[in-house]
Amino acid sequence: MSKFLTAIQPSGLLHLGNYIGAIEPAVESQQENELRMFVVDYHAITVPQKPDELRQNILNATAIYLACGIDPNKTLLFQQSQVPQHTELAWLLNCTVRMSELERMTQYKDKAKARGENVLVGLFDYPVLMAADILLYDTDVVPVGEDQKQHVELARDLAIRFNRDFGETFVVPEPRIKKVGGRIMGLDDPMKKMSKSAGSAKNYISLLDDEETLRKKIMSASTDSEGKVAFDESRPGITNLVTIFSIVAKKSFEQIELDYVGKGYGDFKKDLAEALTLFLMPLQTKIKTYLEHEDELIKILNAGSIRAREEAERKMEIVRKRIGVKL
Ligand code: AQP
Repeated sequence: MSKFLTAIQPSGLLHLGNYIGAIEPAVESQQENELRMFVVDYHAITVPQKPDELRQNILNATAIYLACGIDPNKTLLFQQSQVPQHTELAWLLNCTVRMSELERMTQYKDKAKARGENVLVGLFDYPVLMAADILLYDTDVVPVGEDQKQHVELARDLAIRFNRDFGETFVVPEPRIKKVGGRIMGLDDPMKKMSKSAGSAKNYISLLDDEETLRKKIMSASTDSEGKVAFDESRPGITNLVTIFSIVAKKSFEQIELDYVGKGYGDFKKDLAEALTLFLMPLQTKIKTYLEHEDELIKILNAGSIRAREEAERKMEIVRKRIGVKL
């Protein structure tokens, strides 16, 4: 049995990319492995958040995890900010990481470019907090989307360095990325990944989009002028839509290509919108039911956070001893 760990930032409405890249593999992993799954609210504030919206997004993310099948009796489900050992370990790791290592991070460079002068130190330091999240729990495997691979590799480097300098302390984790669906692209710009904080809501399918909204988003998704439905990496728009269709309708690329021989993008998009509706509507019913019981969600997070604090504290006791601050 391996230890798996996944987390998502409540920085907006979770989208189909988050589901395909992170939530679905996490749900699968909890059958045969030990899973830790949490809401990384301290990651979300690396870009400014409105307090009321952040609170709601934490509850939304929790309801989504549960509705997707995360079972709090099997999985340690909690809220990052309730476990102060995460920020404590991040500080200690900050004192081992090089500026140049963080300057290389693609996600930081992309987000910093978008924010111009307004880049927060927390955004730069985000990968170190993520390394702390992972290393605190002796994690073996981190199922992530392609965009987070570089961050998991940094966590590996920091674990190896710490073990070398202070003695064997951390398990060296490995990223696990889905071959299909590890990088779902934006509907409005298939050259960039689907993202919660994209400039336009047309970029993503939120897991909470209603039928009409998701239909409009799919119908206006960017494709090309070739008109042939195919998985063809030289045509990223249609390839992204075929990938999504294949995952939600559980059909192979070959089957989808055969089904649309002689038909245009219009027919294909209509069917994709329908497949997404069939997939998302029952899920939304469950999410809404969870959201009607806010107190229950808070209770689940609080109970998980107590257990996570105990586990994290056991690791921090060792870490403090290793670096020499424990008297
Ligand atoms: N487009 C994507 N395709 C596949 N997987 C994805 N993930 C994110 N986008 C895609 C995976 O979802 C998990 C949670 O991601 P996150 O919320 O921690 O942060 P992120 O990777 O920065 O995701 P977003 O949606 O783009 O958030 P914002 O816009 O706030 O930065 C991770 O496993 C991630 O790989």
